[in-house]
Amino acid sequence: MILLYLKFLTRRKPWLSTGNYSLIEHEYDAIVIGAGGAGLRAAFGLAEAGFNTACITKLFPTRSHTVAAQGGINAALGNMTEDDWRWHMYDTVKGSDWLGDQDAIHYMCREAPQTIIELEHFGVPFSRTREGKIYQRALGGQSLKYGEGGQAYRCAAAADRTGHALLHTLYGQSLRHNTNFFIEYFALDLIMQDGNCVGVIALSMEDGTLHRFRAHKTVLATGGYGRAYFSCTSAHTCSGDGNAMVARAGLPLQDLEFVQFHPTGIYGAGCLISEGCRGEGGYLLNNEGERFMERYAPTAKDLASRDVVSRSMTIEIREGRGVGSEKDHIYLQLSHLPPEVIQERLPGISETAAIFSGVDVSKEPIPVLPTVHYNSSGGIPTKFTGEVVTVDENGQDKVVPGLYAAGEAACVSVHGANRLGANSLLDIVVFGRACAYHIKDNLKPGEPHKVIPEDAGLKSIDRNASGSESPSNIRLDMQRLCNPMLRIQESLREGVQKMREIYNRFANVGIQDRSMIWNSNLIETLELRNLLQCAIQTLVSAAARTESRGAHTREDYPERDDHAWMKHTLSFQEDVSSPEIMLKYRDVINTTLDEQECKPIPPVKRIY
Ligand SMILES: Cc1cc2nc3c(=O)[nH]c(=O)nc-3n(C[C@H](O)[C@H](O)[C@H](O)COP(=O)(O)OP(=O)(O)OC[C@H]3O[C@@H](n4cnc5c(N)ncnc54)[C@H](O)[C@@H]3O)c2cc1C
Ligand SMILES: *[C@@H]1O[C@H](CO)[C@@H](O)[C@H](O)[C@H]1NC(C)=O
Ligand SMILES: *[C@@H]1O[C@H](CO)[C@@H](O)[C@H](O)[C@H]1NC(C)=O
Ligand SMILES: CC(=O)N[C@H]1CO[C@H](CO)[C@@H](O)[C@@H]1O
Repeated sequence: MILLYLKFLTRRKPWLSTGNYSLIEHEYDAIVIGAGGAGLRAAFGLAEAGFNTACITKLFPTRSHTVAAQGGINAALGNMTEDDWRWHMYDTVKGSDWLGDQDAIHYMCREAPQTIIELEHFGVPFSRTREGKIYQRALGGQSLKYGEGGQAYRCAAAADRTGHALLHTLYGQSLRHNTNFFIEYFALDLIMQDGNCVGVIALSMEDGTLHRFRAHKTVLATGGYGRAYFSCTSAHTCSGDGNAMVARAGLPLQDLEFVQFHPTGIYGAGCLISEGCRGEGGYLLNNEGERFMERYAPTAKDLASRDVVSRSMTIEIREGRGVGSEKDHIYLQLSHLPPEVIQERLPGISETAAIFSGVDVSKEPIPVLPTVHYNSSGGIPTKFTGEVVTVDENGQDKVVPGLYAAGEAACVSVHGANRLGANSLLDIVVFGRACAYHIKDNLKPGEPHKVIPEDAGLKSIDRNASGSESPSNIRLDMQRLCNPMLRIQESLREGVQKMREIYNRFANVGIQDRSMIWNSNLIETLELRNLLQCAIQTLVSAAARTESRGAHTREDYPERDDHAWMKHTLSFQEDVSSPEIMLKYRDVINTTLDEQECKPIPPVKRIY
């Protein structure tokens, strides 16, 4: 396996080769890559359990994309109406269009209420009800009593800045537990030995030095890859680095075709306008002033799940009922809401709308458009313990020793084909913590490290690539190609072909900046390579799936096909120098952790 890995490293054109740069060695019990909600929760969980833990992050922790989360975090606390975690589980399975793994969904929903209370005790400043309980708002796709009891109020919120509150609190906890931070270090590649992960190579952005981190357990919490798309709500730093590292280690990514569009990105800017707006009573209008969601989802209306609302908006626009001079967007109406609701519950939104669309939400509607929001329906396949899995020759699940993943980078899979609003903040804290729990049960602090070859992990960086292609041109072409939402076979086949061409241009990329200090030209090029790997795998996976399920909408195959397609896609890219992707499939787990506690939810048609 070592040989294989080295061979795999040498086989590809070494557009990045090391040269004689100083290499600094580090040894830890465990390392976490990423300092968003998932990474921080895993990191201080490990430090608290007595492990010598490093947290490597390319951003200052509180700049991670988690900080941008607005709506909130789901848990059946029952503070506003009666609630039960089993109803939350039902909604999540239904929301996933039966592609979610029910053991993982069971775990997440059951752990949710206690997790929120834990966060409260850590110091997250949740909004409060008049009685002083944690405030919870309504959000899409959430019901009471298995869909029979009307809208659930399940989303715990700190105004419309929940991610901000959460991330800062978790960072405080990490400092309290003495996590060792390596801030503004860019992780390049996993170090694999005999099929085990034994650490990671990283580049210090400040001085250009290379660092080799040895660890018994490595947790990837590197977030999503929204920046493969032209119009998206995610930060520029969401470039799928962890996903691509896993692919380069010869391991699969799962279900990448399920890319979530959020119904309400600001037209032109892409910034997110939280679903919380509709949760507080906002609604969508077409150019006839009609609340058209009443037609598409008579019961849930504007709070149907995100894929349903985005699709309905796209159809309205296509049929000529869009607003604006080009009739190419939709209005989100908030001005009928009482001013105190806007001030207290949606202050961030009012500000964002004013800055990015020049609108005063108390007087005018916000121009919005479905915008790419979330990739973590897909990602690095894991069990609900956080352990990364692949498949063996017989198609059976096989754990990758030493490697864990959590958060938007991972595919547990709790979101299946479509993620419900406010289930992601929950996913990152529950499964970040699950990684720490599992490592605690399976490792003792201070164990010695095995010897690895001198050059292990070192073949992946050449700062002097001198081709003629500019990384920003390649990136723009990739983003434009990826963006459309509705998919048909010809356009997908053509898309894959075009993406292969774009991908191949990378072999001829040039890095102009040769400096060692804060070389953003180099970092953007590294991120581009990662994005390209995610993008090609997404398109190939989407072209293969001939059905519509959740966020994956095919005009030529409008129905869900459980017989052929109730399975996870696994995409492999053995050789990164080539855009050839191999697909395999893996069964969806349709059993719960404990049948006594709750039974599996059998598939039915998904209607809201
Ligand atoms: C605008 C917006 C609003 C949202 N609102 C909500 C909401 O209300 N409710 C909800 O549940 N979900 C929401 N989501 C989704 C949710 O916020 C994210 O899925 C979640 O926060 C991701 O957390 P994470 O820890 O996995 O990754 P991130 O927070 O993205 O963190 C990734 C970390 O990885 C590090 N990293 C990445 N690559 C490297 C590398 N190569 N080397 C070193 N470090 C690296 C980064 O430095 C960063 O610290 C929202 C998302 C967006 C974009
Ligand atoms: C890259 O270029 C720099 C400066 O031009 C030089 O010092 C360095 O040795 C080169 N590295 C490699 C790997 O060729
Ligand atoms: C679970 O999946 C198996 C096949 O993988 C199938 O035979 C069984 O009927 C499914 N059970 C439920 C409850 O859907
Ligand atoms: C039913 C109920 O009151 N649940 C919770 C509401 O929120 C508080 C935290 O403020 C919990 O402690 C309650 O148990």
